[in-house]
Amino acid sequence: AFRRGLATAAPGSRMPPYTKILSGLEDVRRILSPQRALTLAEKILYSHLDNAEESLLSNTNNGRDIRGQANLKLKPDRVAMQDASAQMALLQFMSCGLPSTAVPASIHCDHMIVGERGADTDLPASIQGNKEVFDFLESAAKRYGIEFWPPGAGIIHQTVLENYSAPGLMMLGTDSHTPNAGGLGAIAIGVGGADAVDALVDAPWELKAPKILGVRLEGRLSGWASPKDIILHLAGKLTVRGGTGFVIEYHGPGVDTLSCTGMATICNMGAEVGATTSLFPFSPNHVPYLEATNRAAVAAAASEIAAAGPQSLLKADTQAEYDQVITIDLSSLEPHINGPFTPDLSVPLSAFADKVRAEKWPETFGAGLIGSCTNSSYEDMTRAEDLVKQASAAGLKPKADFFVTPGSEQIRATLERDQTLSTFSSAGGTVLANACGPCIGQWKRTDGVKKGEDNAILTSYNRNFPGRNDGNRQTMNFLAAPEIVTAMSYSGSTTFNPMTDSLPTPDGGSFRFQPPQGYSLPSAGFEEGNPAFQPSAAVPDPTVEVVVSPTSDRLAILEPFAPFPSQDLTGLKVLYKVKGQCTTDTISAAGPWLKYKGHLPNISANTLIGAVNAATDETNVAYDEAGKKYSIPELAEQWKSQGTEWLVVAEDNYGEGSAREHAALQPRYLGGRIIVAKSFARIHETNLKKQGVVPLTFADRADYDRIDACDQVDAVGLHDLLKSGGAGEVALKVTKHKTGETFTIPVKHTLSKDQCGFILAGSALNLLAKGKQ
Ligand code: MIC
Ligand code: SF4
Repeated sequence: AFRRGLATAAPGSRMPPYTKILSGLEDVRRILSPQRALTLAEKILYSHLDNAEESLLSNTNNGRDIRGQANLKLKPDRVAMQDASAQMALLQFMSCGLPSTAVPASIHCDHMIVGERGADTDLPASIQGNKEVFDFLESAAKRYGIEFWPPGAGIIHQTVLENYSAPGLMMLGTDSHTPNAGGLGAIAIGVGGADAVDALVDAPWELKAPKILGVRLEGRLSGWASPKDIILHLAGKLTVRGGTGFVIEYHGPGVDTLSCTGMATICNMGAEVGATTSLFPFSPNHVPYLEATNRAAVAAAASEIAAAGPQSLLKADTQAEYDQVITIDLSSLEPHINGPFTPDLSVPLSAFADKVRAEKWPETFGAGLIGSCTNSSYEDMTRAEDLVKQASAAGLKPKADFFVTPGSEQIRATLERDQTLSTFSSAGGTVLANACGPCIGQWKRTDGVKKGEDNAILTSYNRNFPGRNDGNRQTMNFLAAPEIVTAMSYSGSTTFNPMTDSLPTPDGGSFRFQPPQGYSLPSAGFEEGNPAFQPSAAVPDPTVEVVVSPTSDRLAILEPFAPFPSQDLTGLKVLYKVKGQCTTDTISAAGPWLKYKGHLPNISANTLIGAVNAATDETNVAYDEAGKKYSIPELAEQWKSQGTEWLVVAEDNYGEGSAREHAALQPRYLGGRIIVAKSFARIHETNLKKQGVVPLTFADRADYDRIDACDQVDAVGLHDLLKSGGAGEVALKVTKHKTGETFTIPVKHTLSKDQCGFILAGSALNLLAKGKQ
């Protein structure tokens, strides 16, 4: 009966197309036999299949082994893109020659905005400095009917939560923290631009059916513990690789004790364990959040669907089985601090001071930064405000510099009205623009810390790779909840435990914080804020011209890559053998390089500059056969100009971190054909395939030790494998450049039939563009 009320979404509507999704679920139930129990993630994903029968029944032992086996061909409901990644996504979309996007889409200008002196000066300066790029994005948005959120409107994930995410929705986002929307019950997956283009042109988007990791929450958080601590703790348990190939599905009695934005924080940082995405079932706490963000109709529709109980689209079936289950008792969970340099080094707050001393980490820290897409909810900010008020009443000021990044104009304006921001500013805090700012290296530090100097900062962000925030690889970024960052900023000491330690007050007394109190939603509702930050309409206008100047150094039309040769790749050389962690920041650094995101030749000059040389331990130092020293991009350029194609050898979780496809496009542009690693991060592995680079893993991990920079490599069996759609074996024949010795090492691949097609065509875009002409 509820079907009648549930409209199919019109373009630009914020209502998910529930009629279509529910009928998709009915098909799935019919195909898999109605008795088959499904998890929540399976229900939402499978009900978005393009051809459910084919995806669920081929290669799956007749539907019995779907997870980890089936190639799901999915039709997402919506796409979101941020300014840095949208440039490449749109350049690729434009080469398909369509008049509008096939699904509703949005662009959010957030990454290109600097955090320095505060929003009032930083925002106009950033708009000025990036004018060409913002104009390009805005004109493309208007032409193709994409909602355009201008600079200042907010960070993509916060804006998506406030406007688009909804229980049961499936969306793609060109940013790894897209799963933030899972806090509101959506399946939201971070992808590279080429994947987003699939959805934008109505081609099915392929995903290997993920396994499901169930995280059961019991009890209730209390005192200082916050939702951030759930994911900080879980990251410690799972490590940065532990979620690879999994969706993390939260369930259990603890779920209903969390606020909607708290759940979003948890899903956001699931990206740090490599999970495909994370999500929560429909919760009564979704309703007030949807209502407060002007989506009462979505709240009513979702409530009606969920009322059908565990059988419904928005919950897991009672008998659903998880591939693995982790239980977390919220009642005994204490705050955690993770870092430095990797988000999975997790230490409970009570043990942190000892750890700092044992590891000889800096005992003081220069800056505390709260907010960002991970932690800028009303609840986060009012809990931090409570601590600031307590300290101010005792006459204290923060010892460390204190920065606040609101996630959106809506949250900023509401916090301004409720005087939360003025509480921060009177305490000496700086309120930065509603944008990524310091989280992505758009931070000009003014506290005198020099490049190369060991120092610490504390942030409520999600990611802390070396060099990320201020370009200094020695800056140790410790991740914590905003409450912990705020309270610790008053001591400026990494060994201070705000739960148990006291601070001296100016009048000679002693002060101890009380556990923070906040509000999950503003009692007077949200403010809309500056009307100039509202999005453009989602109506395509073919008269709008999208201009890319041929002389621009910021934007360049993409030249198609050459197709795969008609025989195997031979005579490749190892450009670089990477030691240890190799994130997308290592492969394509952000910060000052963000300005070249739309210009492949220019941004390629940063390729792999953070990578450590396995032979010499030097960073960004490569040698040719004659022993001549180069930077990595210089050697790649040199080889490109000589027509020598190359490969990279690497260790585990290669390409961990962001969704930026530049980390795949740049090597491809410079002549990289193969990456052979011990293992890959999911988004990056797909990005490589889409751009025509072949990701291979060592069948025997020890073979990493046998292959070195400048060795010559021939692929054996790769061409046949690509031709046959993924069947057969591949190996690499290695000729040592020093001794001439040769040997063959077996390697593995995860190429699907379609992905073989991309590589043969030179890139996925080449294939797509052919199909659309
Ligand atoms: C990040 O947090 O690392 C980024 C910057 O948001 C990236 C996106 C990008 O590199 O364009 C991400 O997470 O995908
Ligand atoms: Fe922006 Fe940082 Fe969030 Fe990435 S993690 S979207 S850079 S705020």
